[in-house]
Amino acid sequence: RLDPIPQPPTKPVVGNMLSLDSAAPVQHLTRLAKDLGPVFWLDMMGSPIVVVSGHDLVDELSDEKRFDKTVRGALRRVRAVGGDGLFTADTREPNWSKAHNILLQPFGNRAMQSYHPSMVDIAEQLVKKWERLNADDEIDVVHDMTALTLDTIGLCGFDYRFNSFYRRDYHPFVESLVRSLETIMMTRGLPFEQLWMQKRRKTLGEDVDFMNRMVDEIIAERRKSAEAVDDKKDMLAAMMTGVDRSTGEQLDDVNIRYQINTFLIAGHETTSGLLSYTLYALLKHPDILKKAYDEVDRVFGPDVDARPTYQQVTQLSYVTQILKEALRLWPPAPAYGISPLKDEAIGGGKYKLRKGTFITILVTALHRDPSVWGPNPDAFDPENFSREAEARRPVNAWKPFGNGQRACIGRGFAMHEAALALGMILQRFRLIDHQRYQMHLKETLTMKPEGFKIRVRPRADRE
Ligand code: MNH
Repeated sequence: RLDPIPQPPTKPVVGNMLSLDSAAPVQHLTRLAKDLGPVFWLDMMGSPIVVVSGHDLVDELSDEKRFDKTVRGALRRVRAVGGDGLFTADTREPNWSKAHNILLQPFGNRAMQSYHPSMVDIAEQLVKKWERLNADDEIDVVHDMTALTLDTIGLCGFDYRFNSFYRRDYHPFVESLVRSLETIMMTRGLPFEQLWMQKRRKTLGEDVDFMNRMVDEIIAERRKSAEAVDDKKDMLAAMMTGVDRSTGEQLDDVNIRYQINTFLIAGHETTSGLLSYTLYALLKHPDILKKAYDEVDRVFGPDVDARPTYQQVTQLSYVTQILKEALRLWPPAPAYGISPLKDEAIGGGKYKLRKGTFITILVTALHRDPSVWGPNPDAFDPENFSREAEARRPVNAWKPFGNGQRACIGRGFAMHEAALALGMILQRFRLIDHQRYQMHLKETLTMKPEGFKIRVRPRADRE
């Protein structure tokens, strides 16, 4: 029907639905993109999904006058937790622009400086834990990075300590969140699914109630003491006092709750994935690791008791290149959805798309398009993000944070947090790949390296 856009072979009724690997859909789509090219489509039981990954087409589709984010499929179901928070709101919903305008300030550069001490607080907990390990103790990288990023957004976001480094398991909020996202990802709208998923759906309801109650209580607690709102400099304070300039309105408490749920969804899995992938890349590239050590030593200096300043973190330019390169090869948010605002023809008029057609931008494949990244796009090379290389590169080739006005509002936060944590790790530790880990991606709402363990030793060259 979408001829001449290529499509893999179909089965009656279900189309391409059941042939898509449901445990690893993104990796499957990425392989399909290699076979079928920069654009192809799938018939998901009557509704088409167009998958785009070639740079030329992504560049065209990044025009916000013609295409807008669309909240469909799994992301639509995330509204069970995120409601009309920024991530899961339609651009047209009044609360999207209202919250967008109000939240630009607490996610801006100035605000980052005020979160910096809290970020150091949590990163110190991580390195203290690692310092006290025995030589043969293993570190579950994704676990510890998730503890770091969750505790950081809790403290900077709403002055709450999840204290993940003081527990064996995750905080009950996270247990509920992870279980909810699992159920949401498993739901595919297949016949009879309602039946076998009854138990999970009930649990989903209970989990959502629990999370909402906890966050609502934090908000109510803050409302009780007016002065606390004024001296706190966290995101919650900004949401409670902020006024949308264009409407003169404020956010209501239910929407603030959805924003907080959203920060916890969007804010912890993604940044922890970034840090895990980066540690993996460093273990596999001793030459790059060496340059990173040199930079950290130069910028932070040898005194591990002196806490890094905000300014110092912004000077970690090579570490930032490494982080950006990790976001290229393993984008933690591997795809995002858009659709045409009216009937469209893309690719020089070759491919016709009806208004509202569901389009997935497959970032994993875009980020390895040889027309942009050269003949060896799978190689890890931070020089892809040297100032010269960035200036040479066409726009819309690197999209780990999505597009335009609907791009990630937390990217400055995430990059500062990640550079700080990586800097503090490298300042102290030698990294040991004792299991010679090979990348195995596990897909949830994001993608993470499963079973990735390392060991660390204090840096001998620093004694
Ligand atoms: Mn984040 C949107 C990736 C960290 C809060 N984020 C997006 C989008 C991508 C993304 C991609 C666009 C999704 C879409 O188009 O449907 N986010 C990331 C990555 C990291 C990240 C790769 C870390 C690395 N994000 C964070 C952090 C926070 C956050 C940290 C908050 C504390 N992200 C958001 C919010 C949105 C978003 C909120 C929705 C913005 C909007 O649509 O207005």
